[in-house]
Amino acid sequence: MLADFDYFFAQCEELRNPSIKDKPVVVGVYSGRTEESGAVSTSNYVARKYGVKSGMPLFLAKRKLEGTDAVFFKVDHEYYDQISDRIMQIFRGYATSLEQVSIDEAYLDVSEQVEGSFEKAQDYGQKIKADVKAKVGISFSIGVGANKLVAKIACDSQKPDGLTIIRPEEAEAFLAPLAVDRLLGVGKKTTVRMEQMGIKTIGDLAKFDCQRLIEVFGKVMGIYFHNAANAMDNEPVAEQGEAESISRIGTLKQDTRNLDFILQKTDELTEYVFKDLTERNLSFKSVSIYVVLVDLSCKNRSVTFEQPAKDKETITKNVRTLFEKFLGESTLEIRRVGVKVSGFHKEELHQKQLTLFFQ
Ligand code: DCP
Ligand code: CA
Ligand code: CA
Repeated sequence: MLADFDYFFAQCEELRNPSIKDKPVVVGVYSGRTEESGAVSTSNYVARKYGVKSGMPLFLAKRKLEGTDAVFFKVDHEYYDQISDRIMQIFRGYATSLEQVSIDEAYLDVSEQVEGSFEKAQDYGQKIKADVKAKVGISFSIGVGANKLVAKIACDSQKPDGLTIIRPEEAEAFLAPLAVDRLLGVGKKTTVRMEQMGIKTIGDLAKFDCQRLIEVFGKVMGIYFHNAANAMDNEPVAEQGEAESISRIGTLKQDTRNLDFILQKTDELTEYVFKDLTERNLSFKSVSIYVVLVDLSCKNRSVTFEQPAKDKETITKNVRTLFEKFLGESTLEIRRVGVKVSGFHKEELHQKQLTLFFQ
């Protein structure tokens, strides 16, 4: 099962400003050169009706939305990350394993929970959607298939708020009419090359002589293309290994060298780090700070203790000391700051994995 959040950054903005829901909403990355320069990160479906697309220059999006009551936002990664984390946490409760592939996308292995039944997967998908909607307020689309490849394409086929189930016996027919570039690994160059060979759709590719594909694309890719077109994929839903560190980064309201101002921000970040830490019941042996200066150079400083610690004060105290020292060494103003804890207790990590295993 693949879940992909709908028009994610723009939906997050709607969530905290419910009154803009029916207006075109555009989230942009401003390059800062002029007021107008930058690109569209994403937009809601109202804005998409006017032809706004991800990656489009902002001035063009503005032109397309001229005369409407469109609202523009600057990307706020911190906020989107927090929402994403909350949803991923809910997903964990529904899946045997979870593979997060991006801020707004994750594979859930739910085969056990639905006992291999695609019928049950339909209800199960609805249940997860309703739960996340109620708890976080975000909608997303789900694709269900016998493997990751089919789940992904199923999910893309119906957005927003979609729930698309492709049974194993339907998979080949479902893929056949789609353009080859819908397959992972088929980029512009490969699309052109395949077109020269008379392959336009996934169906064309599925029927194409596998030996010939190997001659043209090499053994690994040739076999992959052949299998993928035939809806065959054995990639497991791979849980990311237990993190080696927990960290948070944030942008300061203004560039500064004022210690209190900086610590106000790092205290906020420490709250999040500490929350993750306690949720996972880990102790740490290192505390680090991360600094982005006005010239955009990045610096790290860290301290490691003899004995592991578990409390918040150890983090705040050491972050303060590290910043005091850092400000003495550098003269530039600071733009972004981060807090990280690492050096987790190996037994604890191991113990956690065992408990998970036997649950
Ligand atoms: N994103 C970005 N720049 C791009 C594409 C995407 O910054 N060129 C960001 C903003 C998106 C997020 O990544 O909200 C997720 O990307 P998706 O491709 O999943 O697009 P959306 O979630 O915005 O829309 P959809 O409803 O089509 O999934
Ligand atoms: Ca999305
Ligand atoms: Ca996505």
